[in-house]
Amino acid sequence: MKENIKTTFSSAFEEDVHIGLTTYPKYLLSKYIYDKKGDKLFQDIMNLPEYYLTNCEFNILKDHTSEITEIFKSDNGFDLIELGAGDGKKTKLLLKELVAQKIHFNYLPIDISENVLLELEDSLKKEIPEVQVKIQQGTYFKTLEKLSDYNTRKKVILVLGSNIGNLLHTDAIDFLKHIQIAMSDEDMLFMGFDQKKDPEIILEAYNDKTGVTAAFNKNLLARINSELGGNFNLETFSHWETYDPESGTAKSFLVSREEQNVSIESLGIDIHFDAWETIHTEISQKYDDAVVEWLAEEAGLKVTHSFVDEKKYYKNYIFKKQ
Ligand code: AVJ
Repeated sequence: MKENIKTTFSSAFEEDVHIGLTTYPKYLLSKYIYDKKGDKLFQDIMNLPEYYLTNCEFNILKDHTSEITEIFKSDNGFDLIELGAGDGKKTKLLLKELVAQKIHFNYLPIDISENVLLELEDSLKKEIPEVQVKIQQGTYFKTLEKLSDYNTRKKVILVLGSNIGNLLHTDAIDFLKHIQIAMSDEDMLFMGFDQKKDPEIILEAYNDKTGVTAAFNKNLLARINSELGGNFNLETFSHWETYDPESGTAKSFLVSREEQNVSIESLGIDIHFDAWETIHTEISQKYDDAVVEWLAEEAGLKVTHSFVDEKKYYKNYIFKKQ
């Protein structure tokens, strides 16, 4: 047992890195990938030919725009609240249609990244100036608490990109439950879930030939280096992806190619790695209807509609309160 275990930290990042790298097996939380460089790398991932998720969801929204906006609209207008808005490329399909149909709504994009939100606001001003937009920076869980403040008229909550896939089922249920509690009977949740499919296609989506996903994964180490004074040598770690077709879980790892010590100045510790020791960094869960219905049921929600792309790679579901 270690003595002098550090108990005060100057940020959640510091504390979570300390916990994750001093436990066995080691892990880091994927939410910390997204600093400015991580945001940029994720944009690059969305443009990869292997990363089918973005195009599939784009196609679903493009092919069913009027059907979806018809379901969303309400006589006295509604609030469209998007969690993890990103660049809004997919959402803009819906926004344009809502504007064209002269449907009354406010758009409230929420994202963890202030940069991303400011860019989104700017692009909306140029492309669809009619949209009433109010950006909000924050983590999912903090903003979930604020959701129930929007209770004077119908609200539609959007969670695109299969972002829920980063959560273990128990956490996903918890997340859905928080949303459900903030919902009224007429409110809707519109959410993307990447589907189980040929394991080869899933593996390739997280193991692209050009190494963008590897750089994205290793950004966790780069961030520890720049923010916490770490001395990780990124070249001594390999990106490794696995997919279990039974559970539908894709898992990302960083594997130390050699025995080494890495020091992290602001934590005042040296981390030992055995050769081939792993750091688990991310899960990207894949779903089918039965699992989505089970998650919904557990969270007090029910599926009312679903939309699928041509290849049946991806689905968007609409949920209401049970
Ligand atoms: C943003 C969580 C949906 O898991 O597919 C992409 C993140 N990780 N490539 C995903 C990611 C590696 C992405 N999500």
